[in-house]
Amino acid sequence: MNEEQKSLLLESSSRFLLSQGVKVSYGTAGFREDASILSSTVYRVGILAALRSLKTQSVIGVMITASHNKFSDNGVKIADPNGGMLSQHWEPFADKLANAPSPQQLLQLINEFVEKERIPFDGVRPAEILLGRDTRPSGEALLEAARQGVTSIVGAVASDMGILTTPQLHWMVRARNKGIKASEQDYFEQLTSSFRCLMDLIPTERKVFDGVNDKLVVDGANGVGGAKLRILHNLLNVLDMEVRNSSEDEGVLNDGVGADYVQKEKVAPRGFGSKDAGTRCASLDGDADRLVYFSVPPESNAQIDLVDGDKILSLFAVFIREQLSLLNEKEDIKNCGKARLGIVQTAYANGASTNYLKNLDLEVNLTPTGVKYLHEKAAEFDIGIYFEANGHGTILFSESFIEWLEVRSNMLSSGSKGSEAEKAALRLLAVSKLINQAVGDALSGVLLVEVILKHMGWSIHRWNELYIDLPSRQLKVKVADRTSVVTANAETVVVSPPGLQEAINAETAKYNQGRCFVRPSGTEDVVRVYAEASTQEAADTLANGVAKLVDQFLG
Ligand code: NG1
Ligand code: ZN
Repeated sequence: MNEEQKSLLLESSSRFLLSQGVKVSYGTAGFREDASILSSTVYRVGILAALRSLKTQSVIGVMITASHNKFSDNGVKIADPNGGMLSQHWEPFADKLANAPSPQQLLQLINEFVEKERIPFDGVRPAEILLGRDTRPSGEALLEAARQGVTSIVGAVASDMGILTTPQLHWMVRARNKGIKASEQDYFEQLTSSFRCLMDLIPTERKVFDGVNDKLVVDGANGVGGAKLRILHNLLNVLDMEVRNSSEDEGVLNDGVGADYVQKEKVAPRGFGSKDAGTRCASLDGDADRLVYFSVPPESNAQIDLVDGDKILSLFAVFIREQLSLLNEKEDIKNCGKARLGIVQTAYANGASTNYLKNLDLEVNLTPTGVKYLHEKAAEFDIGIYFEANGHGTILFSESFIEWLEVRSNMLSSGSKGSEAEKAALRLLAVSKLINQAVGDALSGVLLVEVILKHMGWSIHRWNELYIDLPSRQLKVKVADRTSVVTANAETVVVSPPGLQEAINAETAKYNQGRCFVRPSGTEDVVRVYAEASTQEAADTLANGVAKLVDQFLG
């Protein structure tokens, strides 16, 4: 770094001093805190993004959001060149950068890192960053802090992409780096055209819908996803869809609404009630990277029927498997029909879903919590489907499999009459365009679920009956230091503090079909407890019993 660069960093960082006593950490998906203490963190993430852009010689994204967290929080996520999360290799640097106590120490840290990573400062390709934010009022000032961080690297350019869902920004970063059109309009265009293609490919005999189950009502968590879904709905003009709880309506972001609330509490969000009994409903989270479905029972106060991420994954798996077996029927393309299909879940996946998928003869893998782990694993397959139970997930297609599909589908569109195998190839290709290849995306997820249900001729109830969830309970325990819980084997086993896992085992053994694990949250200052058992009462008692153990060992 030359002297001009050093003095620019010193000068700008003196405007974003770290508040006394503040320690932030790069959690499961970036930094997340009360918005009032975040400006120095976001400024520094701006610097990091610019360095990452120089290192990779690609466009990088910075998204200001705290997802499903409360309104007064905010946070920042970084999109790497392929649209995925920041490489884990850079996370320790992100932590150190965010906590550097003074401008001088910040400069020293950057200098050392630049040398170690051999980040080119030759000005050949200046850093380029796309900035986006959700609808939180603190977003505007934080986006400005990010911009100032980016522009404290000489020559770096920051483009404000405006208010977006997190997956839209990730999609744009990926598209820009692939050299394809990357505006919001292009995003909507890709989603609508691939959705229409899938609708056109629904077998004629299944095109008769019963009308009763056709309507979809979506809860937008009072956030950005609701507003964007309304745009998408208007563009499509074929779905019977109503969007409630959008950022354009009254109501507080994530307050008694949204996918996180619906999935964890198993209750209907605000604005939904017995009037919606039997209707197919869905809920997005605050930045629209999570999606769950549900239906409201006729009796008020009863729990909703939740159709969570595991069941969305199962629906996708059934559909993809059907297309692959259609491809397989044709002798000359057998090898590609045997494309490797892999499923990726976390320990939070309901045990009944894992059994169901294994019974379909699918390869199921477990990774630790956090999209970065699931995504990485799913990318090992020709088609990798990953989902967290909370509704974050997507389907990844390998480049080589997409190329092969393109060859098949070109043959079809150039006039040959479509065989079942060729239609299956076209469907898979359309899915690869509809479903976000960068991160889980509730908007593309809704469209894919809707078209698959129509393809199958299934109601939400039929879909929900794929398997019956084992009763489960999730709890949070406040402890003095959550980092003293260390886990292994995709977070299913506690290795520290000693003795805790043995105590959990002894407790779990008392329950029929009991399963329980604990892990420190990466986004909140808590230890999470997850328990499953054959009845709800048993799952509740097991979770409470283990929460007490956590308290005893760490309280
Ligand atoms: P933590 O707080 O690490 O459990 C939560 C979710 C993750 C993921 C991240 C990022 C659960 C149990 N955990 O992480 O799945 O979505 O937030 O938003 O839902
Ligand atoms: Zn989210």
